[in-house]
Amino acid sequence: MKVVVLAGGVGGSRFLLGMRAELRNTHPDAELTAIVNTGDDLWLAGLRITPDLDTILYTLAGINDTERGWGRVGETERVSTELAAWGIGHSWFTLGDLDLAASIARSSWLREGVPLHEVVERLQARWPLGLRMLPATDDEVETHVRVEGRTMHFQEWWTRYRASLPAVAFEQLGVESSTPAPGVIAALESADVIVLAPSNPVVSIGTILGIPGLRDALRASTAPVVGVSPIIGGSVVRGMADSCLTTIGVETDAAAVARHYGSRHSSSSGILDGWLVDTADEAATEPLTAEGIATRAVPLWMRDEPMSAAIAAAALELAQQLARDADAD
Ligand code: FO1
Repeated sequence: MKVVVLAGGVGGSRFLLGMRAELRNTHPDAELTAIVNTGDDLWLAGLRITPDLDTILYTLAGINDTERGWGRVGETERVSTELAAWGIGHSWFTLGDLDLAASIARSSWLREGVPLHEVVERLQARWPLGLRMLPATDDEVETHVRVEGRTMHFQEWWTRYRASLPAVAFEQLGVESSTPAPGVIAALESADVIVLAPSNPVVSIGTILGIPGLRDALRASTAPVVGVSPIIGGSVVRGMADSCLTTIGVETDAAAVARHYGSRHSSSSGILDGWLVDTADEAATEPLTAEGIATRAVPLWMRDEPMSAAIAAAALELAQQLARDADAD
């Protein structure tokens, strides 16, 4: 069975831990591919930083810093401190020494002309992740945030200002001329199940969908597309998805996010066949199902790997039910 998961960083990596565990248990010969957001990426001190790819890499390799939620466990910051003495880097964006090593390796390969998807393959070769990671695109399509009077890189808005500055709009710089990374469309075309991880619907899943060709490939796929709500009981699970949703005029609500993604069958640009909401949002199952998004309520808190695996199992089960219904039609 081929499972493809669209994911951002923190929520995505937790969900992928669960999906990997579930597949190891129930479908040991399954192939798991993660299509990962690259909109958070930035150049810093001459190095290319790729936060979401790195968060997934470190988490699935078991070497992530679970306290901070990003970077490597057991980090030191000797190089960052020395760089700061020369005014290099940002005080609001700390790179640990081991994390820097990954960025130095990545940047040296990129400078040799190695495309990002190949860089990712080389970096992950050191650890048996149990999944293939693909950047959504090899092109540099950074998310920038327009706030009153000026535009800043997503990372500054997110880490320096904690998304506290009301964002007027999110822009994907250079997206028009970007293309999906090699392997991305093929993965979606040959998938048996496609899952949207409970990542930020705007700046993680939304930026993946913004890459030309991605949304169409999802809509054209023969695989059921099931999403997992990143909103529980009207509030975000973590991160600042609520401020992002407000910017695009979507309510911070499990049903509103499903409608934002849209039903594949009953809308011209929608991508969802199925949707998982938390039991707190049980009331959304009926109306969404009636609108063409088969919705189920299951516990969505990912406090540990078994809970994430249970959510992954529910997504796979819903997808298989949808595939059976489609065959029956
Ligand atoms: N997040 C912070 O809140 N503060 C930081 O100093 C910070 C540094 C950092 C360095 C490397 C990296 O890969 C991620 C880092 N992050 C930091 C997290 C990052 O902002 C988020 O992982 C994503 O970009 C948002 O999902």
